[in-house]
Amino acid sequence: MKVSVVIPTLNEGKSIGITIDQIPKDFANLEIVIVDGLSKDDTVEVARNKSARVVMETRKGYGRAYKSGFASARGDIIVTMDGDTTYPAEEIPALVKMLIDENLDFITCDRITKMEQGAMTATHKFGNWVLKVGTNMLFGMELKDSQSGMWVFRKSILDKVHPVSDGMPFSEELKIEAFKNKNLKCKEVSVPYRPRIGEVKLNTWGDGMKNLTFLMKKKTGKVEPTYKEEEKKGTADINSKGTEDKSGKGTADGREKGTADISRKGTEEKKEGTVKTEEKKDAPKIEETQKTEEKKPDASVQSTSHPSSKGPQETEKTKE
Ligand SMILES: Nc1nc2c(ncn2[C@@H]2O[C@H](COP(=O)(O)OP(=O)(O)OP(=O)(O)O)[C@@H](O)[C@H]2O)c(=O)[nH]1
Ligand SMILES: [Mg+2]
Repeated sequence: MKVSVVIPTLNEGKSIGITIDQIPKDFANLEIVIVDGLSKDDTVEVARNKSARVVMETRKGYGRAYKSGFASARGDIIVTMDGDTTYPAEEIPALVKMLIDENLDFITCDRITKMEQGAMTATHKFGNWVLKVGTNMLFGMELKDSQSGMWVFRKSILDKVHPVSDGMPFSEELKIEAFKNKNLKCKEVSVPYRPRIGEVKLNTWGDGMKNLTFLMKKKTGKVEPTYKEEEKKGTADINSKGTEDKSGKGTADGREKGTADISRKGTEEKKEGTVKTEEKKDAPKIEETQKTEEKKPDASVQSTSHPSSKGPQETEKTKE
């Protein structure tokens, strides 16, 4: 059994190295996949030096990054988290074991119950509460945390769940798609959540409103994929349209559009106004890089937890 830890990054140079170091490495045949949205700092270089596989996704957005990351993941099980040290990487072995032992399809991790001090501002907590209540009311769910970005699931479910959001709403949409699918066994598990290292990118009000609006649209069936043509061709997940954050700062849901050359070879070349790749203009290739060969497969996921793991806390009955 192979496990892929997929992490989207946008200017997480200060924290991506620590995040990768925190992931237990020997509990499974593991790959770490960083999906970078053209970070302006040394995120990509740090990740490469830690032997992560780097996928460049120049199109903006958290959801867009995950779609490409999932398509690129080689594991049977996918684990996700932010590249900012907020999620408990040490819990990954126990969560994977739970998924296998309980024959689950999808686990989402609740950050609220075991949140550490300083991990979230009061405004951010309020926003999360509103979105959780909205999600639960509109879709008949009982989540404690609809916005969590740590999930553990079988890659095979990607045939059955079809989130379309390219931005931050991807998180709530994936949970809705999974929990509302009667053929999937899903569970919410409480895990610690810690203060982030690096600059906060989320705009509580702006992104909060976008998430809320998205929920309403999803409920009324008005949600449509942003990259329809490419999705139809089946190339959207492994190809890139060539967009660039010109602000130099990056936003959580990146909205500025530009064009960029993504042919990175340690450094990034850019040429405004063109997509300077050898691929077709409408579908330039996402580039993947990895500094060293990944470890050869172990036989299977080991059943022991990482020593530092107290084990994730289950907070909701498995949905059959
Ligand atoms: N590739 C890519 N990654 C992104 C993008 N936007 C955000 N991310 C990454 O997605 C993860 C989640 O974003 P965060 O900014 O941490 O959002 P959050 O956890 O809701 O909020 P804070 O941690 O409080 O800032 C982080 O690792 C970001 O670097 C994007 O447009 N493209
Ligand atoms: Mg974060």
